[in-house]
Amino acid sequence: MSTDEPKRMASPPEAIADDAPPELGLYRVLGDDGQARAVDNPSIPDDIALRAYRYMKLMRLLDARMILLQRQGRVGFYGACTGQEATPIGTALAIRPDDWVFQALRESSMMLVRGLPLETYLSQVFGNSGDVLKGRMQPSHMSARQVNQVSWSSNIGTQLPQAVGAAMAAKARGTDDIVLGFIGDGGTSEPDFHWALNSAAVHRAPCIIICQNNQFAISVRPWHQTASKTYAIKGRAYGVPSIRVDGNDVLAVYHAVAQAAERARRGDGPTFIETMTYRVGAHSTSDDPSLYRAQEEVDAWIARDPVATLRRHLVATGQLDDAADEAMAEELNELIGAAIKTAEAHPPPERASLFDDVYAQLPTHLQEQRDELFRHEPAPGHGGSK
Ligand SMILES: Cc1ncc(C[n+]2csc(CCOP(=O)(O)OP(=O)(O)O)c2C)c(N)n1
Repeated sequence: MSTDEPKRMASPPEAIADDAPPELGLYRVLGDDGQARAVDNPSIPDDIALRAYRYMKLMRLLDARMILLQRQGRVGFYGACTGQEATPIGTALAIRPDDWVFQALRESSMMLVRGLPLETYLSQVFGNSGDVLKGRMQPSHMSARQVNQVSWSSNIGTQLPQAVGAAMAAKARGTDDIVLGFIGDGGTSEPDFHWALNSAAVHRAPCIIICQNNQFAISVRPWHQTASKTYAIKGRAYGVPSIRVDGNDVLAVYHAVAQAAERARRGDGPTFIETMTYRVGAHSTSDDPSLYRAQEEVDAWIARDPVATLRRHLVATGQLDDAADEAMAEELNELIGAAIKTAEAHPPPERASLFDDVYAQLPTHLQEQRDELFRHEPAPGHGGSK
């Protein structure tokens, strides 16, 4: 990379005029001091901030524990959302239980907000018999029918056409369900992103497409990904109303998504939201970010931490104090500890489950494979029973 290359989308975000167009501006409700800003102070239900805080704190603690378990060899892989909690949590609080979510890597936490028990969630991380996916997906590629959240295939981008298709189906069925599709900044370079935005606009699909711009596609920076000033501006060409939102401000995310959901439900079609944030941790447990970024940059973003900013807001508005915050941390840690204990105790998925869920009636060649499998003893700890 040549040193004179312009660093568009400077990090942290540069000061932006309050009257900038939505796709070039940065919509915020909370200032860095946690105070609600007068310019963007929308009406948000009173309990949202405190509920958001609890889930964001849960995720922060949970991610740290999962990374430790991965280092201990108890979990195979993990993709944390540290520093990015505001987007999934704010979004999950702004939508309805019947809405559908097609997530990317860092939005699994939405399932917890939408009612999936923590133990079931963690069984997916362990990939054992408590996992509703029967251990077939790698950790952090979660889904659960009971909360209308669809698994990510790991081919980045493929979930967006699926989300738009599901939104078109919801419209055809005449429901007012909406669909959320997530993508990372790196994923916007995939053809699926183009197809999704274009088709969503043409068919006025009731969906919200959210790009979490965490400023990394593993090690690739936004200025190597696009020459556009923002990701949100890409929506303009497709005729999709688009807005860039401070992704470290959960109240801004909540409000932007709630408005987009209202638009989609009343038949006014899709919205594209870029949430500007920062991946504070590694891409995944297989990555070492110190090889490609400076700690000073990370520290500048930690100073804008979404959990700390929300905490300042809650303290300033009298909704939280130090004692309540400490009690919450203790309670959440206990909850996490107990859920890990129960989830990890589930045995591995049964071997016969390998053949479930694809065919109503097992074809002959799979029946033969199944018989062959059971002619052999299972490897220790690999699901002996049928
Ligand atoms: C089609 C495809 N190309 C490449 C990869 C390898 N890969 C996995 S994650 C990733 C970066 C994704 O970055 P981004 O979309 O910004 O999401 P983030 O992980 O930062 O949340 C890449 C290139 C892949 N999984 N799929």
